[in-house]
Amino acid sequence: MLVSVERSSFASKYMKSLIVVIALLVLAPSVQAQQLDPIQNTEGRKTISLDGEWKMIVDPYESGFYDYRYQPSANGYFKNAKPKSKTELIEYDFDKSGSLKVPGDWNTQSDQLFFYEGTVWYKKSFDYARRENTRLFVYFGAANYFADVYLNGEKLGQHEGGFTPFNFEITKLVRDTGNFLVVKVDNKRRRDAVPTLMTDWWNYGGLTRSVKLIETPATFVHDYFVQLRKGTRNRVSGWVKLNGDKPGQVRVRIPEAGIDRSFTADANGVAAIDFDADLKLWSPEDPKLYEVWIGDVRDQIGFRSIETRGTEILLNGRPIFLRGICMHEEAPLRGGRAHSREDAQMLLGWARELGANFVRLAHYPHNEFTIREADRLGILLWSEIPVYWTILWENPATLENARNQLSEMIARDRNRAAVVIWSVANETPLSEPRLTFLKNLVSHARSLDPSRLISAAMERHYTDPVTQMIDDPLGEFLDVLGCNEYVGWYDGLPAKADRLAWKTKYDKPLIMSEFGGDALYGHHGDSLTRWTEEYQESIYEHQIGMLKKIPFLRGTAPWILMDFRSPRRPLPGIQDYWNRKGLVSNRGEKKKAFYVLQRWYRDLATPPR
Ligand code: GCB
Repeated sequence: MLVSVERSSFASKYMKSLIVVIALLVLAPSVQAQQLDPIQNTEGRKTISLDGEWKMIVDPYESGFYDYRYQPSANGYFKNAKPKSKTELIEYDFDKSGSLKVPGDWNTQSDQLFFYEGTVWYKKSFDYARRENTRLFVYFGAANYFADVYLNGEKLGQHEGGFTPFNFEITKLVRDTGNFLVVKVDNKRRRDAVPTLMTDWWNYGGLTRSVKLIETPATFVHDYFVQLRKGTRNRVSGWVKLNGDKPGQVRVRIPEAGIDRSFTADANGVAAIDFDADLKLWSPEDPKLYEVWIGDVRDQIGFRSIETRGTEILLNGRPIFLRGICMHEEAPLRGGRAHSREDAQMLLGWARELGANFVRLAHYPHNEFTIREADRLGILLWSEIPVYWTILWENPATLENARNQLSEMIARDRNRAAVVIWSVANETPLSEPRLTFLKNLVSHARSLDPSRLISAAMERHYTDPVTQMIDDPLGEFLDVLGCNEYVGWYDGLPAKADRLAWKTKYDKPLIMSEFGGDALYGHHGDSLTRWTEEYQESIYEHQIGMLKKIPFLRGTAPWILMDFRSPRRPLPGIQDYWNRKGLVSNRGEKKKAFYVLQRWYRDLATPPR
C-alpha cells in the first residue's frame, strides 16, 4: 500500500491515477475497488525512522519559496544552500536555526507559534546505504495542511490534506551520505480547502505524524484488501496489488487458520483473491486478529461482517447497539495533536472505562495507532473526512480534494476490522449543490470499499414544538443515519428533552452522533447554572431519558470524551480556548456526567434477565 507520487504535481498525479484506473477498469473488470492513490500502513515492512529533531525556519511571507516579484524561486530554502565564499549572499541557514520535534504540531512546541498559521520549513539530514534490488520511499504519516517535499534540492511532489499519509519514491535520488530532506508545511486556512475557514478545533500545523523511510524489494506488495466478502462470514475476498517489473504470483497465508494460497497478478500487477476460510470472527467481546502474510508484508487482520437490516445494525449477523463517544485527536494531559500509541491507549482506555464499544473519530482521519489500538481492544470505529460545515460545494477542486482525502483514509484503514463506518461529512447545511457533492462522496466510498457502512452526521428540524424530524435528503443514500443535536445546550434547557419525540422518513438505523454541553471540571453550582458539572450532568440525564424512547436508535456518540482546544472558545476563566464539552478534562479529570453515561452504558451492556 505504498504509493510513489514521483515528482508529480497534484494535477498530474490525478491524471496518472485516472489513466491507471481507466486501464484497470477496462483490463480487470472482475477486480473491484481499485484505489486511486494507495497508501500503505507501515507495520510489517522494513522502515527506518526519521523522527526526532528537525531543523526549521518560520517563513510567514514565504520568501523561501517566492522571489520579491512573488514568482516561485529557483533557489528556495529547499536548496539548503551555504555560502561558498565570504562574499556570497545567503539569507537563511537551517543549521543555525531552531528545531522542532517530529512527530508533533508546532503550536505547542513554541509559545511564539501557538496561534501561528502559515509556512514553516523543516529539514532533516540522513545517510542511507542502499542495497541492490531494493527500492526506497519516504513516508509521511501526516502534514497539516499542505506539504511541498524536496530531497537533495529536487522536488519530490506535494500533498494536500492534513490527516492522511503520503509517500514518494526516492530510489534514484538518495545518496549514501549527506541527504537532506526539506518539507515546506503550510497550515493557512483557505475558503476552498477541506476543511474550510471555520472549524471548532485547533489548526495544529506541522509534521504531526511520523516520517520514515521504507525499504522494499524491487517488486513489492503495493496495496491489498483482505476482508470477508460482503454478505458472508466464511469467505475472504479482495485483491493484492503488486508494484515492480515482475508482478507474477503473490502468496497469501494465514498460518493459524491453515491457509496458504497463491494468486496470479494480471498485467497491471493486480491479483484478485477469493477463498473459503473457517475463521474466528472479530468482535468487541473477542477482538481476534490473525497474522496474515501478503507477499512481503505481514499484517494483523480481524475478520467480521457489518451490515444493516431495516433499523438494525448487525455485527457478525447479530444486532448490536453502539455505546459510543466522540473523540478529537487531542493529546491527553499535555495538549496538542495526539500522535503516539500511548496517547491512543489513554484515550481509548477512558472510552472503555465509560463502557463504550464504539468511538466516533471526529472530524478527520486520526493517526494509525488509534485505529490499530481499537483493532486490538475491540472498539468499533466511525472514521470521517473533514467535510465540515460550509465547504465550497460548487468548486470542482474542493470536491476533488475531498474525494482524495476519502481515498487516502480508506486506503490506509480498509483492512482494519475496527472500522465499521466511513463518514463523508459533518453538519452540512442543506442545498442542492451540497447534496450533489455528498452523493458523489458516498458513491466514491462504496466503490473503494463495498464492505463497510456509510454515514454522515446530519441535522434535524422541528415539525412542531415537540417533534424532531430526520429527513435530510442525504439520508436516502446512507446506510446509517447520523444526527447531531444539542437539546439542553444550544437548544433550550436540559428538561426540554423530556417532551421531545423523534421521527424519521427512513427505515434505517440512527446513531445520535453528537449531544452534550460544556462544563469546567471542578466548577460547581445548581443544575441550571451554565458551565458547571451539574448542568452538564443534567443534560446527560435528560438526554438519556429521551434517547431511550427513540425506536430506531442503534447507537450514541455524545460530544465528547475529552476537552479540546478551539480558537472559537475564548471565555476567560472557563474556556480559555478550550471546548469544555469533554466528559474528561484536558488534565484527565472525570466530570460528573462521565458517571451518568457510564451507568447507562453498563445497563445497556448487561443482558436483561
Ligand atoms: C458541533 C460540531 C462540533 C462542535 C460542537 C460544539 O455540532 O459538530 O465540531 O465542536 O458542535 O461544541 O459546538
